[in-house]
Amino acid sequence: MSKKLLYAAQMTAFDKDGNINLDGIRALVRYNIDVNKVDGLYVCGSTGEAFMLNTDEKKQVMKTVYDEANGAIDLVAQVGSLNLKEAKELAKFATDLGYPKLSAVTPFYYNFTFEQIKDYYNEILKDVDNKLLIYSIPALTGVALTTDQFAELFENPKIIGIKYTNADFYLLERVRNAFPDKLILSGFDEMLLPALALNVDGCIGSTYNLNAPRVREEMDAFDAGDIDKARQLQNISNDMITDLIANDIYPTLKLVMKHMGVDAGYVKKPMSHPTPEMEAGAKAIYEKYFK
Ligand code: NGF
Repeated sequence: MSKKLLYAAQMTAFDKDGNINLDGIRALVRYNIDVNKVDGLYVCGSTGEAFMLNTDEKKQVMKTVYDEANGAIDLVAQVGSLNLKEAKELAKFATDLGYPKLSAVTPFYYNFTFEQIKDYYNEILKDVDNKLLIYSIPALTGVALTTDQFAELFENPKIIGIKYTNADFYLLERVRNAFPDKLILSGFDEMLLPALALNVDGCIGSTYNLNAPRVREEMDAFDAGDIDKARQLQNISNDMITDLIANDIYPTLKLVMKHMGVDAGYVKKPMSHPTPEMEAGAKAIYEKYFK
């Protein structure tokens, strides 16, 4: 069994009108625990479409996932929000529920200064007894932290690591080298193998909802020094990810899950509801990579 950690980025099931579907969320959690055998779930992140949810919906998702997981695996609650009051409220809510870890996206849109970003993290953690992973995803937030800035954020001992969704491998090497004791989880599924080579502690990703067994095998091969096998497995995963992206990844993840026997419902608009072409594309992905 790989020493590396494998977390699925938990999806949120919705009905056609964009209301959360708690049964669908439970079914997804069960599949991740029973079939995918993940080490943990990252809840209310990008894959969870959480930036389109209101506070009450986020709480319902966090509670439902927590209940269904029932202590079987690690859970990380993504609480970050441009509304700092909401982020603090969610941090307290998730901590009181029993979430062992929090995470928060870097605040985006307003070009916040680093001092403001630092203040945001320290505020979120001020009143809660919990640990936090910085969610760094510069392609979507426009916020690219430097090694020195990570070091300043780590002055807060409650900040224990980074969800590193970034294609900058020079920075990843620098950060890994500077913070050997921090938890660094790679966030781009298609770049897992180079991230493993730089000694990340594991990964968090959307496609692991479908593909976790293959990824576990890749990480085991990597740990055993069988780089050829790890590369071949990454190659298959990347063919699949390329097909998922070409078919519109968010709805397609749910369509493929349906073929696996899990009704994850719909994505939330303005994301696209499936067209017949997308449904056919998802069926082809299922048959090519998972049958
Ligand atoms: O969805 C994105 C946006 N990235 C995810 C992941 O980093 C997000 C990644 O798995 C996540 O974990 C979360 O917050 O829920 C990609 O979907 C995958 O690598 C395909 O590009 O970039």
